[in-house]
Amino acid sequence: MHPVAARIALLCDEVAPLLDEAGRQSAATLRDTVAEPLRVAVVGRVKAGKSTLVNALVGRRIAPTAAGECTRTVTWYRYGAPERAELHLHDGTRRDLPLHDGRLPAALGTPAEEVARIVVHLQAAALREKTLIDTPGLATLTTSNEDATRAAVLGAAPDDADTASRYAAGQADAVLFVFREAQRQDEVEFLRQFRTATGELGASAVNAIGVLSQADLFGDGGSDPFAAADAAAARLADARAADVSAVVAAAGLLAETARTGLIRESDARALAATADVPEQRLRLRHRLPLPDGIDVAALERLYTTLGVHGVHEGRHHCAAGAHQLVTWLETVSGLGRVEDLLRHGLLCRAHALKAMRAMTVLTRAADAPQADTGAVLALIEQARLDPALHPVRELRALRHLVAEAPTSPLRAELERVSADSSDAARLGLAETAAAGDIAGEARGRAAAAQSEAAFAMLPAEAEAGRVLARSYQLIARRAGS
Ligand SMILES: Nc1nc2c(ncn2[C@@H]2O[C@H](COP(=O)(O)OP(=O)(O)O)[C@@H](O)[C@H]2O)c(=O)[nH]1
Ligand SMILES: [Mg+2]
Repeated sequence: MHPVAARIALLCDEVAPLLDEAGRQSAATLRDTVAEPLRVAVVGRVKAGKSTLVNALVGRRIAPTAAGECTRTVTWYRYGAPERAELHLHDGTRRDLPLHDGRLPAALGTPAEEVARIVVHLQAAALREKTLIDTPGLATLTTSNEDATRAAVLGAAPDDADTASRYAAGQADAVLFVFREAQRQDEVEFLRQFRTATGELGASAVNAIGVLSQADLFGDGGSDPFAAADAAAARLADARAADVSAVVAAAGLLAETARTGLIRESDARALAATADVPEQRLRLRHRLPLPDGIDVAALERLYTTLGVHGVHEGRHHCAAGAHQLVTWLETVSGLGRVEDLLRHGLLCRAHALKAMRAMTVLTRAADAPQADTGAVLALIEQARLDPALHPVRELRALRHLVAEAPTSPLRAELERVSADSSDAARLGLAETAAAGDIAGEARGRAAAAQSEAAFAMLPAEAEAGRVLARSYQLIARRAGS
């Protein structure tokens, strides 16, 4: 077990006897799940493109994207065999949910209000290091959707006032926020609630990333929609710097089509046959028949799986066959950038993010009337100071820094040091660096960070300097000096 996870498991064991019954259950659950992959909740408004993006990331067309019952239920996609889907009911029981052609069915066969969540186990490589939680969405016509989403991420429904929300075990360690267009007030409000409810996880900038979806629909039709979407994503990232660490634009639909084997050679041929047809003529195809030799049925299917821009632009990238078209779709969709952001923005700090959530849940449980509050908080404080949990301190320092001094030069340094990488990489040294060189470099940096802390103008910078100094001291110690 990773040292961070092991220390959290120990903390759970230490505090459990001092909590009340609900708190003990929370601690036991945390202990059992501490070594699991990072849980990333995909949130955003209904029809933002969340389920499409999940399908693209997983590489399967499993999540329904039409408006069936499943789109209104929180669904977990986790790594597991045999591949199967289960309904987890509120009463604690489970029921198998048969897949149809590898997809979730439109109907659950159980009253929706009895279902807590759907859990899908897949042997998809993308799920080895993260569990994706697809949520129904916010600001919908029915408040039950919204409650389900909040409960999945925040751990408790809004009206679920006392006991449950006290242990509000936000189920997610991190959030992938899907913006469809410029941010709406409800999305901003949700990010704020997420921060409040997850306490320690506070600064969304360390646990949340953003995707501006449906990038192929941007622009005015004439110019390149992806360039327009990139510009909009950059503006959004600026405006929401405190809520998400970065925003990238992506076209989930194009990525889903490219990644799920939907494109056949016959599709590429059908598309290539339209290469010389004027775009206007294609747009009017329902009124004016297209020239001979064009497979109209195949073309209509392509409009559904590629979108209008995907068809109109893609027909110039398929002369060499399906492989060329898929490569083009993969590239323009921007999914690779979403994956990079997941990796560098969240997964590289998975252990610390999971530990932060665990400590938040335990801190809340300490508040219960029957818990020995003082003793529990003392044990949590002791864990906080343990070198094994230093990554959590790094994350907290980073959170404060991003909130108070986002342009501080210490930010990049803290980001690099807090990533799950080798000590050599943390110092910017070659992987082959000798232990003596690592120790020497680390000692020098510790001294520099200490003086940064001493001369810092802002409290967040002083904290960052102190934490960095400690990080470098620990590296020097590991290198054996
Ligand atoms: N053109 C285009 N349509 C998309 C894209 N992503 C999703 N859609 C469509 O938007 C609708 C809603 O998508 P869905 O993933 O179900 O949204 P959710 O409610 O957020 O899960 C579906 O009809 C999708 O086909 C995209 O990147 N481009
Ligand atoms: Mg959906």
